[in-house]
Amino acid sequence: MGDSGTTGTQAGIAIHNYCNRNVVVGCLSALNWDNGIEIYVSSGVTTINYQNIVVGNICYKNGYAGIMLRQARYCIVANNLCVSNGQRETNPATYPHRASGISLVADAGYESIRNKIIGNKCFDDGAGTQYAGIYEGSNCDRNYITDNDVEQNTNIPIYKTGANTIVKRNVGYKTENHGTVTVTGDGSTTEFVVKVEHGLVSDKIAVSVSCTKPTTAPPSYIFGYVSDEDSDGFKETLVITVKFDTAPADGEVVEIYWRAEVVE
Ligand SMILES: [Ca+2]
Repeated sequence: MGDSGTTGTQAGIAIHNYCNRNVVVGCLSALNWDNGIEIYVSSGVTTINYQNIVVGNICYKNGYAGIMLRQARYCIVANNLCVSNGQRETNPATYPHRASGISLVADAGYESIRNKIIGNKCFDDGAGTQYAGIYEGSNCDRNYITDNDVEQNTNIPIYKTGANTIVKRNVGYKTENHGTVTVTGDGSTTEFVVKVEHGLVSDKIAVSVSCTKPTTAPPSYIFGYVSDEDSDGFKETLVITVKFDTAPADGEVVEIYWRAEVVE
């Protein structure tokens, strides 16, 4: 599928009302007036498009979204490149779904649910015309948005709506992080506190921590909590406390390992 030009009025590839089990693979859909690729149900049409697959396509500089799913279920959108779409949308704050790399939209009663959005790369290579790299609108839920790369999407990396939608392991939208920090004994200090920025998109996180055992004694406790150290309302800092019954020796280094994950 080639370039259909900027003077038309249509999408590059359109799978419309009552269309199920179609496959769109390996296409270039660029510079179209409307969406690059759409699995779409027209306004007021009471149906859902099921089980369509969109894999390995390039959607580049289209007028509206790179890939749009409207009233779609059990669809797979994987390993696509969506670059600098939303070229024609002048009001992306009002119509974010028309200006995003990949958009999920729906009407009440015809939700876009249980779709898999996996392994795509959505970004801007210029003026930042894409509103969100991946956008999930109202009446969408239970979608699976994982392992995408939205790091270079200038505005919003991922916009999630559904309470049950899973968003994990996306580059540029961190929902998991981990790291190593150290404390050094002085022969008398038994309790150490270290701070590290968790780097996650939310401050509602669960933390697990462990450490190496010094020669003197294992720790009596180790725990972490989040704190708003710069008073901007977001708890950006993970504070780790480790306590030993017997002080580590002078110069002894204890490694502390932490892992954090967003819980909502
Ligand atoms: Ca803060």
